[in-house]
Amino acid sequence: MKQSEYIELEDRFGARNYKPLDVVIEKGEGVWVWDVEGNKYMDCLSAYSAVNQGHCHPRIKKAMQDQLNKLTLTSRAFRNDQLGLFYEELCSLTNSHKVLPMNSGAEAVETAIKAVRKWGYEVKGVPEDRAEIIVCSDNFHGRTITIVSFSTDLGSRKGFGPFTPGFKIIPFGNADALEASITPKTVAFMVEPIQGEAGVIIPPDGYLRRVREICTANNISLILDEIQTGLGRTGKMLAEEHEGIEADITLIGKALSGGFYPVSAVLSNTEVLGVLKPGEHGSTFGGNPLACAVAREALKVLNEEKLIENAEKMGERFLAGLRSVNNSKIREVRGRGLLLAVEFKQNAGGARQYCEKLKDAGLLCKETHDNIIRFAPPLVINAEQVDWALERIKLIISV
Ligand code: IF1
Repeated sequence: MKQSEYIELEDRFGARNYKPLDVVIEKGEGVWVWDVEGNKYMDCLSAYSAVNQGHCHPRIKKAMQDQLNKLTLTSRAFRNDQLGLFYEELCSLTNSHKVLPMNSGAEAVETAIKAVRKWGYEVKGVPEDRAEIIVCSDNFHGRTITIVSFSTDLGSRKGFGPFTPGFKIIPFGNADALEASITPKTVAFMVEPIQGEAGVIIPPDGYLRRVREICTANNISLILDEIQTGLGRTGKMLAEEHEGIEADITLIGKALSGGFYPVSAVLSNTEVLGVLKPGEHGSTFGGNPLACAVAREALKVLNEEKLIENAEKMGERFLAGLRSVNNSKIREVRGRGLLLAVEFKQNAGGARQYCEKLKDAGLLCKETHDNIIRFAPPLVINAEQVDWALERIKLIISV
């Protein structure tokens, strides 16, 4: 079948809730993917940071195959032999006390919201049904009705009401605004350490440290959504480490499975997860043995292959390269680890044109909002490959 036929099929039968680049990928290995016509591309999106370990990592693939031959799903009505080991290894790597396993990122976010509300009523003494959670403008936490209820992005929200109440929105990167918005009914502040979808927006130095202090002083939970920034992406296991802080609740997903399978988790350092009693929350697939086996190996690969250190080093090289691109239409280049972005000025005619041209030059990336390109290659990328990417980026976006 020709590439155009695959595209026609998708468009004829599929809901049109995406506008993908017209490349039909059939194979992946490390930083590379191949389309159905045999063209090879470097993947600089990594499935939105879900394939930090590189496409089809052989060790994770083997762990998945081995587990497939034994057991895939028990439900949580019974225990399985992978779950406790997954918990222990994950807690030790992330310095956490408790884990609640789910599947998608949005489910982890929903789980955290449920837990902090209940904690608010049972522990903090907030009157029933009055809990408030503070979030930031330009956030991205997922697609459920409750989560889009506190989105400030029109496209994510419009037409999906009525919305879930109980959220307050403040500007990102402004700790004073957080302090000013807390009331006795506030149970939590939820924030991305770096706003990914907003365009890799890095808050001012010291922001998270002050946020941590404010949350502690006011007895509210700090929830860090590290679904995109966690697991090595920014050059640390968790992005919170850049400021030496610890969240009360950390959300991870995406690369927790290296892209093999949806696996997410709520990590907690406090008594918050303790408020959930049997029967109050769950998921058919959450914590299943296949997910646990895959996630255990995905975590081992991150560590044993030193991908986090590599993300830091290669990120510096990539950022320096992007900064040397000569184009008067570039407004800003920014990044931390291998989460990088080039923002164009309003008059540049949009970032999509560059993504299309980069695709034709063998490099896949995606615009976010109209004027920003995010570059987030798998963390297995080496110096030669970074230079290969930069060569093409310079060719396409220099003027
Ligand atoms: C799409 C964006 C990235 C996330 C953070 C929770 C979730 C995400 C910080 C939800 C998911 C994904 C969703 C995907 C595109 C992608 C994305 F552009 F939309 F924002 F990565 F930047 N918290 N982000 O980034 O996780 O339920 O999807 O597993 O919706 O098309 P999920």
